[in-house]
Amino acid sequence: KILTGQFRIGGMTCAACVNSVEGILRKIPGVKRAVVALATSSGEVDYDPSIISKDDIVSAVEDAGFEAAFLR
Ligand code: 9UX
Repeated sequence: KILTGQFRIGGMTCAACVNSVEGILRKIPGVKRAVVALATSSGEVDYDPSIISKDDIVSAVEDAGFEAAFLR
């Protein structure tokens, strides 16, 4: 089963950041789809919770120097 999660993301200041964060997310095993929006400082991922948790997704993004927090 695939879940969709929305998150806020901080620390993105240019379009290259968006590509960077999307690249990070798409490389995480268990993440099936990732889109990030600079204008709204937000993003969305489809992920398999049997492979990856929200906490692990947040950790991967924060390891790259950004801040991330799922909405719920
Ligand atoms: Mo843009 Mo983002 O120059 O980490 S790539 S600020």
